[in-house]
Amino acid sequence: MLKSTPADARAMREAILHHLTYSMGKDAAHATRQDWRMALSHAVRDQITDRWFASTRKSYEAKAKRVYYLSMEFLIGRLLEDGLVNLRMLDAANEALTALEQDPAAVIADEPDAALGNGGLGRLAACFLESLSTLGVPALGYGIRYEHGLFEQKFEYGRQVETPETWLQQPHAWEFERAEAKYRLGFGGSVAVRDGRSVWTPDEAVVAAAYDTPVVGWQGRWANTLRLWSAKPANESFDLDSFNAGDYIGATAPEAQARTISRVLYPDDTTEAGKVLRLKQEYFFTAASLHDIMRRFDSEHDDIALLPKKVAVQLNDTHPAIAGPELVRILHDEKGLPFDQAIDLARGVLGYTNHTLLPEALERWSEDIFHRLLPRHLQIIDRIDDAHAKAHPDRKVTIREPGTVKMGELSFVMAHRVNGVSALHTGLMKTTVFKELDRLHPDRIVNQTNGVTPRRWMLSCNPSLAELITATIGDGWLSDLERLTELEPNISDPEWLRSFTAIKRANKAELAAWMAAEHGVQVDPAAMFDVQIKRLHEYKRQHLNILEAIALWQEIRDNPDAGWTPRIKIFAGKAAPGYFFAKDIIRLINDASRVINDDPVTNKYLKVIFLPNYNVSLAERLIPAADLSEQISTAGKEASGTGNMKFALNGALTIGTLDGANVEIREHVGPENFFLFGMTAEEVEARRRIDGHAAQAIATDPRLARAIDAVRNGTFSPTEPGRYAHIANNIAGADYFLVSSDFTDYWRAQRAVDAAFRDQDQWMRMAALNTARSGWFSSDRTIRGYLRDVWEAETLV
Ligand code: 26V
Repeated sequence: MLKSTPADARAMREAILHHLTYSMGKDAAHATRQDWRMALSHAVRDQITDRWFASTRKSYEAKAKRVYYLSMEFLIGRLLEDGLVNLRMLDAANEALTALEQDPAAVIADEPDAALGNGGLGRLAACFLESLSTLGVPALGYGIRYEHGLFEQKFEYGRQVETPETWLQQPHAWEFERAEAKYRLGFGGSVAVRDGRSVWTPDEAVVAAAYDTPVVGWQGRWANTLRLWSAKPANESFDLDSFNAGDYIGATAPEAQARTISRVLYPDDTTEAGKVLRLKQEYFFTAASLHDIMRRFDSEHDDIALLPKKVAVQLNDTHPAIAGPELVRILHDEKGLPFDQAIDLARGVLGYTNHTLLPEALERWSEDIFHRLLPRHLQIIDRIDDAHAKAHPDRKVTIREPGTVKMGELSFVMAHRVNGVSALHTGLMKTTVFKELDRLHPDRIVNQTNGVTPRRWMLSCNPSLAELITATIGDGWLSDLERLTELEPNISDPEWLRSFTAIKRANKAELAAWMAAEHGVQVDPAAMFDVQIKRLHEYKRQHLNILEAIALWQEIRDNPDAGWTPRIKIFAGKAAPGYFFAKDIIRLINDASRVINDDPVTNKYLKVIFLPNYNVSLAERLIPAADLSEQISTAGKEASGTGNMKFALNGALTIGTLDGANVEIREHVGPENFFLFGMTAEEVEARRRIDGHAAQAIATDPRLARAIDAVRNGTFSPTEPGRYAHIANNIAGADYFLVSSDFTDYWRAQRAVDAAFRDQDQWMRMAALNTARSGWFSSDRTIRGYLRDVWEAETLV
């Protein structure tokens, strides 16, 4: 399918050599790996750029409605392989590089991950951009060009240590600086009324400068733009007087101050300074994006009433929630529209996606900070709240509360559609956080279950499986993933299943070789690869997983000859730097892994490995090699999950709770091909009301009691026996996330997994059924849903 002709490879080789000479200024004899990587990237970029111009021209000519995706995070990872795969030039590039005596894999791996996101929300935004381009939707992503993405994680004696990430310190091939797209933005100052109009005079200014990255869709039929804003000083702020007086550092202070805004992803917001900076970032990228959007609209249309027909702005969580008041400010204060009309037009444009119900993650800003940074917006928010009260006199919900601004309520009131990201999550939104707003606006909440792009999460990361699929059913599945169901009849063909099995086995062998080379751990590829990779959080329950591993280790020691199913438990994920409990869970897993892996009685059957620095590239390595996908959050807490979809698509079986999109995955792949355990969201609520629920669970399960004891008594930290007592006490005490209450059923399900894995033929049939039935989880399907239910926009290819 991806076979290139000799002519393709020749043209590619010439393009690489051309860029090596004229873009990098090197000859082949002296080029470094980085030079080759840049030369190849430029060659690919040339191809993308032509298609990008064509797409932009088409959008203008059609005067089409544009979709704008506003997101604080875009977790795009590496772009070179993505470009090569979508342009179907990977084979040509491999051949060309080999002919040039370069190792293609090493050249591709030289690119640093663009880690402009924390986790699921940012990765979803990246998948959406790719699907928007694949479907030919005129769209732009808007975000922040952080100088430092998500921190890098190292382990020192098992403890997480964070170091700054520096992706922009290496040459970056993909972006174009847009000197003409610059906006001056204000903060602070005062509001005066002149001639009946409110005029905001900020006392601080910063410039937002645009950098564009093209995002090419499948087969290069369309390309959209990811526009990221970088903060620059508003004035020529180099202070010559200070410099001449010898104060070299003071001379650059104003510039440093301005640039702080786009310096780092998610600055620590536990301090007052951190909070102000975070709100500045939110306003900075939202206002710059809206100005850009309005400038484009004004250049194409002269009737402002057309705004909702031509512009759809999607708010990725509440981070860009200030878009509501800012758009009202532009329409009312600057363009002179009546306030009510400004609200209506803004609402017609805006959609809001909620990504979490966790109370601590729902943004609220103190009135004080808001007033200091955005005094006019605070007034507008009050008027929005008043208008909403007038329209709904019986309402029991407000945007403002004494001293605070609630961004979720603001987003809800200012959006014409509000969506959750899985069926369960959307249902819970209606009965919990947005219950009252849903009563007032019963048609506003809709569901759009998340999805993932099959180009990156199958074709690119699992090329052998992709090839088998294409050889079996043709390549239509890459743009219509539900056609994977056509694989089903083949699963009963022993020869086909052998091929499927061999591919999984080869992926596992490749991962094992990499883990040995990079991390010095030896694992048997015949063992079950049991994988939990995601941010560390108590609700995701990595501690449930390690507790089960500890109980299993104890049981194997008691009875080494009971025919255990060999298992490699693989973890990866980062904890927020200030989330000490999560960091201690990492340390516990690392400590436990040392003891368990060194135990000669048990290490034939059980090993535990925590891989450092989880990122998109590591996910691409692990997912194709997984047998078992751990999706074990406390029911009601994980809004959707998207890793769960990637695993199922790549032929891993899930052990999981009825949470987020697990519910829909189970329905699609069939309950017999999914290992379900645990309480439902409703049962979780009821269980929490039982006094001593954890103690009860422990009293009825000696295995659980013994595992918790080992954590408490220092079995894994002999030099400091009390190191994990607080974790043991948490699980045995308040246990808000119900680790103890779900343990017994988790253990049962894991033993069912063991038994199933021993029948390799049957296991592989189940795995193949997961692949064949996961087509619905394509982000193409998700984007079609948004186009239909939220954006009312069309595709142009
Ligand atoms: C944020 C925070 C910040 C403060 C402390 C605790 C906390 C916990 C969670 C979050 C999550 C922020 C939003 C987010 O990333 N949600 C994720 O969105 C994914 C895409 O929709 C979805 O698959 C994940 O289930 C959801 O957690």
